[in-house]
Amino acid sequence: MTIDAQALGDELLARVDAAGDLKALDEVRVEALGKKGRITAEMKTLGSLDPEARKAAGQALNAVKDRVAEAIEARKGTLELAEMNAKLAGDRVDVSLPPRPGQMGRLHPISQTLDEIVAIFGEMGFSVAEGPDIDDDFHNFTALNMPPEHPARQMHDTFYMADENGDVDMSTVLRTHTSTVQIRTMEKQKPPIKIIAPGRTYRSDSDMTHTPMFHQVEALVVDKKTHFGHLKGCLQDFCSAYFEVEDVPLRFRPSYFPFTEPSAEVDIGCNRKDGGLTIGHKGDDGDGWLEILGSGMVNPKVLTMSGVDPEEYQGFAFGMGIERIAMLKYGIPDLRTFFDADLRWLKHYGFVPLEAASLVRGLTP
Ligand code: 2U9
Repeated sequence: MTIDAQALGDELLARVDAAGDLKALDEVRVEALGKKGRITAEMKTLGSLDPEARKAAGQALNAVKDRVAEAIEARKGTLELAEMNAKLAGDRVDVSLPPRPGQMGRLHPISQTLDEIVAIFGEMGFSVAEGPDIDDDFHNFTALNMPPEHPARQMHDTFYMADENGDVDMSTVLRTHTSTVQIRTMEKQKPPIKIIAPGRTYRSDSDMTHTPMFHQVEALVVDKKTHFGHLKGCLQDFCSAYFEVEDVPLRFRPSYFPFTEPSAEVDIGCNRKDGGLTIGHKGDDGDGWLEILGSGMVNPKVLTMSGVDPEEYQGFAFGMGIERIAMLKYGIPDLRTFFDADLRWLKHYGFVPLEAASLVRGLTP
């Protein structure tokens, strides 16, 4: 490298290091590498040199250009990070401050409904189990008696993940139900099992009554003598407690799910007199039924695939949509408004946060 190129490089690198913010760094970039910059100007003088010297000086200047460009990129990363950290520090909020009068935030109806569900099942002796939102084909489908090509898979409108090349990876999915959590629980825990699995689920479906992400709560009870009567009693107690209606009428309709056998869809008695909808029957011509959940005895094949011996154990399971039962209880007419993040909606349908749901103090504030 010629002395001049070496000195120019050192000077420009020192200027890059000294740039205190992104604006100053950009000025150095223009001055060093721009069309009218120092390096370009030096390049233009090469024509007056003899071929040998021109080649050497050209290579030296190109090396300086590369070093300076690299240094600018590295400094840019450092300065961007510093600016982001400064911005985050400036945006910090003290979450321990009390709310301003009249400005108290509200609990989203999903959070309130979930708190109520957990309070009710907690009282019945259930634990809450959780698992990953992104799961593999085995835990979402195969272990639930939906092998590849099973027609029920098509009904799930699955979101598949992409691999590192951006191609569809059919073996990794956004879970289409929280049943993955029950499978994982059975894999690692010997019965007796008594859990609820609440959480987000994903299906590629969007219309008046479907959103691509929705919440479910599923339950699983496995023990040596668990039977359909336990399932009925459990759902009866849950529905009475949740809807705050004593002896609420329930109807079990035979159905089919690959993961349960026998299976039943469950309807709750309701009354539609005078255009309204109330839970429970009144003995008049407004009485009817409304589907609220699916249930059944765990298919022995599912137990086997999760490492539980169906000769020794049997179990029941059920699943319901949290938005759906929140809409029913709180008279929310439109599913899509749950995810609009509209503060006026939240003020109307939301809940005061300091009054936690509990069976002793009453579920709803
Ligand atoms: C295991 C075994 C069985 C969970 C069940 C349903 C029936 C059901 C739907 C209700 C409305 C999903 O949110 S929804 O669309 N669910 O109908 N779910 S039985 O059965 C299981 C789960 C896990 C290991």
